[in-house]
Amino acid sequence: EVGGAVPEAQKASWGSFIKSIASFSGDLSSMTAPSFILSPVSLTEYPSYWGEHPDLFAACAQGRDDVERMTNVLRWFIATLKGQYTSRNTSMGSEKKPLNPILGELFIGSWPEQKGEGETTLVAEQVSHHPPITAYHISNEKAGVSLEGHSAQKTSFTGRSITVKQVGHAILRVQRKDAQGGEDLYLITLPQLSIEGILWGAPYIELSGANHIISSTGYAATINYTGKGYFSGKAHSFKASIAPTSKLDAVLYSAEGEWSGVSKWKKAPPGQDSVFWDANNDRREIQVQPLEKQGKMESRKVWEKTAEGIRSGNYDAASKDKSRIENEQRAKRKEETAKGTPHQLEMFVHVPEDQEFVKLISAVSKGATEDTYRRKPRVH
Ligand code: HCR
Repeated sequence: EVGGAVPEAQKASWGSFIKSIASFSGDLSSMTAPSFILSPVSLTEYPSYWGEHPDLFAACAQGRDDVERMTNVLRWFIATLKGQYTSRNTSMGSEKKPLNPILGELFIGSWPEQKGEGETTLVAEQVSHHPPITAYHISNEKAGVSLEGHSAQKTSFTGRSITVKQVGHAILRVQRKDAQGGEDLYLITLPQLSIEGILWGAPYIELSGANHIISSTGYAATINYTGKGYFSGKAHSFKASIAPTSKLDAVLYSAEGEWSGVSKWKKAPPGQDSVFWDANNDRREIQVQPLEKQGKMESRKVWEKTAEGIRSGNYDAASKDKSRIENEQRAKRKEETAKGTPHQLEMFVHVPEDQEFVKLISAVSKGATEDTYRRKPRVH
């Protein structure tokens, strides 16, 4: 039944929302959606899903050799998927529409050390409003691991579902522990996703296609995704393999299962447990400063009143506050244009044609290029 999960009073507005999606392609986040689907969380918070297993993040630097480190990087990557793509269903009942970040919005937080793994810190900044682009940097100095990336989306409606092509990539840097020192890089490309359950009114995410983790060490991981009705018949399934970058079909090790549940080694490294990853393990939420200590561009400060309105069901107040923010932003951009002083990024610099990306991606896609955003050097 179309709209079966939609509250009675919002069925009409859900219908017109779906109609407007159908005739629309590009920036979904700027569309006005019915209140029951609104999330009080801004998209600048999403990079924190990369850090919710700080022990696995730190373990990316451990391992006896490059292949073992690649298996650790793959496990950490798979472990992030449950948070990235299913956590709104768990916490809010369905996938929701995040708040559309303002230009320069920041999200800052950390995962304090718990078991000797070191402290992990995160900064994210909205580096473009239209199209929305979020840049992020996550780092654990003690472990010698950091992740830098940016995220944008291109959406299109395909009749029953919304297809979201993820634009952007991340680079994981791991300090080498051998005598020569230096660092190993792991380029992480991002899978395609689709938003299913739209007509019913209970959206959820499914992953499809493939993504890669390509390392400067000469090894790569390829992850293939399927949903209900494909090879395993189960939702949220994947098959991952590790191989030399120069010969991706010469598979050394492989694992498969559900990225939101249990996955097992298919071809295991010697001495390994049969379980590759169990996504029922706890995720650690990021810790942020209390609101009164946050700066005025910090996400939860910017959206304080809007989020309060959404959480308490006072959608009029939420919508008024959201309009206030959007009007202020328009006025700010106008003033900047008039004065000839364009907005300056606070934490990141824009780097056209990321050469690290160009070099590493050439293993699977010759000539591909992408811009990136680098964290500005910090003055200690
Ligand atoms: C597509 C999406 C905004 C982008 C979200 C991203 C791709 C952001 C980067 C994260 O690392 C991973 C991630 C997970 C989310 O699943 C994805 C969001 C899902 C919905 C949202 C749309 C803009 C909102 C659509 C509105 C309705 C119909 C739910």
